[in-house]
Amino acid sequence: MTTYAIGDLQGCLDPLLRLLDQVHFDTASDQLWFAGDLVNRGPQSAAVLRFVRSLGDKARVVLGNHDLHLLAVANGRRQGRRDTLNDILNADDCDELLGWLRQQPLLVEDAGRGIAMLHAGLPPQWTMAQARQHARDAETALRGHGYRELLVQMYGDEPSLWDESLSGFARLRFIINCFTRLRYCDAQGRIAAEPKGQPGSQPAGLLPWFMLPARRSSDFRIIFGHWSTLGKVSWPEHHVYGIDSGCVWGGRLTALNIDDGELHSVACDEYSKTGNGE
Ligand SMILES: [Mn+2]
Repeated sequence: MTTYAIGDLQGCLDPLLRLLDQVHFDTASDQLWFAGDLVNRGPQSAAVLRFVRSLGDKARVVLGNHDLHLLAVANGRRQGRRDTLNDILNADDCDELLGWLRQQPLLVEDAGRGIAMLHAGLPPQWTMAQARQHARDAETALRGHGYRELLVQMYGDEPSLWDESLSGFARLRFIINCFTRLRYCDAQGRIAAEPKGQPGSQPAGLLPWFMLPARRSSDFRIIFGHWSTLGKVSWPEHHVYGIDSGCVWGGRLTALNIDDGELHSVACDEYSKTGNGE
C-alpha cells in the first residue's frame, strides 16, 4: 500500500490520469491525498470532482481557495473573469458535487507518522495540535447550517495576525486564510496577502510561512499546494513539500510518495504557459 499526495489539479483531469498510470496506482490498495484546488482555471472541473469523489475512502482531500470560491459562487458570489466553473454550476449533479466538496476538511493528517497536508500554510504561533483544533472549528462551520453566511464573511485580509482572543467570523476568516491562501508573512506571523512569487522576490521583511525560525508546527512534515511559483517541491531543511508545480499553467503535475519521499510528475503541455500562477 502506497499513499501519493497529488498537487493542485485546478480542473485538469487528463494529467492526473497520466500520472496515476505512470505510478501504477492501484485502486485496491493505494491511497491518494489531494492538496486542494481541485477546480477552476482548467477545462475539466466537474470531471475532476466526479473522479475524486468516486475514489471514496481511497482519496483524502483538503479544501483550497478555488474550492471555497466555487462554493461561494454557487452561493451568489460574482465569478472572476478567468473562472471556469460553469461546467459544474450547470451540471445535473451540481448539488451533489458541491455537497460533497463542502464536507471536505482543511487539514489531513497521518499523526502516527507525523505527516500533515493542507492547501496553503500555517502561522508560526500554532502547534500542530492547535492547527488541528482550528481546522476542525472552521470545518464544522462550513458544514453547519450557517455556512452560507460564512461563505460571505470569509473574504478579506483582516485580521492579519493571530490572536487567541479572536472570535466569530474574524477568527474563522484568519483560520481559513491561513489554510487556503497564506504564502508570505513577517517574522511575527502577520500575513502579507499580496506577494505570490518565488522566494527571493518578496518585499524585505517577509518570509515564506514555512521558513519562519520559530514556527511551532515544524515537528510535522507538512505537504501543501497553492504555490506554483515556488520553484521546487522538496524543502527538507524546513520539513515541507510544496507540491503545486503549476499543472494548469503548463507546468507539471506532481505526486509525492509519502512513504518513501519519492517524487513523480508528468508534463502538462496541453495547457497555456501564459497564466500568472493564481
Ligand atoms: Mn490555491
